[in-house]
Amino acid sequence: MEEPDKLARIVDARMKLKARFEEKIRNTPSVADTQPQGTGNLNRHGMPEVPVGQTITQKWPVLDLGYQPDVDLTRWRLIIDGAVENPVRLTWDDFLALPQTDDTSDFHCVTTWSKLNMHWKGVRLMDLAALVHPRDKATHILCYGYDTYTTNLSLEEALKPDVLLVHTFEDKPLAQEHGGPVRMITPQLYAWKGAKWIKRIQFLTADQPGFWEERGYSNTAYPWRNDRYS
Ligand SMILES: Nc1nc2c(c(=O)[nH]1)N[C@H]1C(S)=C(S)[C@@H](COP(=O)(O)O)O[C@H]1N2
Ligand SMILES: [Mo]
Repeated sequence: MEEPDKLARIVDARMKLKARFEEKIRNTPSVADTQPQGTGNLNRHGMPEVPVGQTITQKWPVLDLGYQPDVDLTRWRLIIDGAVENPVRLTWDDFLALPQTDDTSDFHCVTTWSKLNMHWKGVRLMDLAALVHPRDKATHILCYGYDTYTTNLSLEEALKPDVLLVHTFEDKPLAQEHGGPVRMITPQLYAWKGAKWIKRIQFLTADQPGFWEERGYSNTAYPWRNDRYS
């Protein structure tokens, strides 16, 4: 039987990734910061729920590069390549057949709005990494949108359990204007680190800035220290 084998391989790959990145994750700002700056109640990670300089909004503003690609599900593909042993090109059905995760998390935009307690469903970046087997030299990812947007992340940030490629928001398909059919979310970092209309995740052996990082946004993008621009 192939299925149990496949599952065993994914579990094994996950355990290895976890072991490899556990300490680095413990040292990321959103885990290691003993004096996070912000106001409000403590959130689910023990952080003040409103990071410094942010204001809560109930609405959900739309930010893009002036173009919202319309990606039909029959044509949709997700390429995961670069410094990996098993590059993949997933169809929509392939993507939905992967382990699905429900999560509630917050969204902090660098333009100073935050939206709290958003309910998502999608696939963990960690589970996608387990599928492709990053090479030992892999340290970062570069994510590409169908609109030509790019953004980079270190693997210790990308492998956190709330980093998801989401297709569902509040039990409905993610709206096109917000990056549907699938976008990434990075709840512990400013939201520009999550590519809307995601089409490719490239594993890298050295950091490489994305669209906003090349234009003066912070590479690290940590909300609880006002880490907005470099
Ligand atoms: N593909 C793509 N992803 C993107 C962007 C973009 O312009 N293109 N903008 C980023 C920025 S700056 C933010 S704050 C969030 C905004 O997501 P929203 O429009 O759903 O609020 O998406 C991020 N991801
Ligand atoms: Mo943003």
